[in-house]
Amino acid sequence: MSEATPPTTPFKPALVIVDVQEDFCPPTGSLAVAGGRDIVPLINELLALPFPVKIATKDFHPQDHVSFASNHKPPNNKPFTSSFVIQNPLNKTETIETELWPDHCVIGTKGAELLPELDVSKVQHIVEKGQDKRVEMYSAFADPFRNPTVSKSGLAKILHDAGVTDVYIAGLAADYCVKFTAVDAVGEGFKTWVIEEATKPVDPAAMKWVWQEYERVGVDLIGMDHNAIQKVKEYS
Ligand code: VGL
Ligand code: ZN
Repeated sequence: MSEATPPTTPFKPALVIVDVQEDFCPPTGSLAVAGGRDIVPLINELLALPFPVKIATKDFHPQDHVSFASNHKPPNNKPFTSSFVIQNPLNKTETIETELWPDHCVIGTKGAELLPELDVSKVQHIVEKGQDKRVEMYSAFADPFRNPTVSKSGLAKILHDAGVTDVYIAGLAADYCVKFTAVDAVGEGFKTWVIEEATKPVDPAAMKWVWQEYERVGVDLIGMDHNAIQKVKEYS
């Protein structure tokens, strides 16, 4: 007979760094988020921790992407202001209204590059998303359509195959790609932590709605001093 072992809760944390790219940062980004560059030292601190899985994501669009205001006709083609109703290309009855943006993170351009000061050498996977010109894809997991999903990045498979239990998220932008990635991480069954001080929003006024959504779906918003970070420091 085997000896009784104390019950243990499995814990395998992954760090997901969302869209820390030139176009989301001053001084040259086309969709620069205020203070976007300032979170890199903190993210590098996170990258130095013993997360067994570390991933960076990239927003990665073709020039004719549906989210670019420049690809729409006036008068509804003003970046940051206009919106557009996207139909699911596989099911016309499913529609989502989405904001239009300046051209950003175009494949092959400097704007799509990760910041050079980000310690990318610590990352095992770079996941690219948003290549399908027909759909917006804020989440690093998949586009927002559900009946059916149009485009998946492969991130869920990487995390599940690695046996990850907990996903820790930092990066840009707090109110778009970080938010949708965190909500989808919960949907994939992961305990999900967003390190607030390692994110910056496009619109600070929108953050109260983001926090409400986190509360609703069960994303935990934490600081660097939280127990959940301490637990990663002790991971071996
Ligand atoms: C993002 C707007 C458009 C983001 C991506 O990474 O938060 N925001 N595309
Ligand atoms: Zn984008």
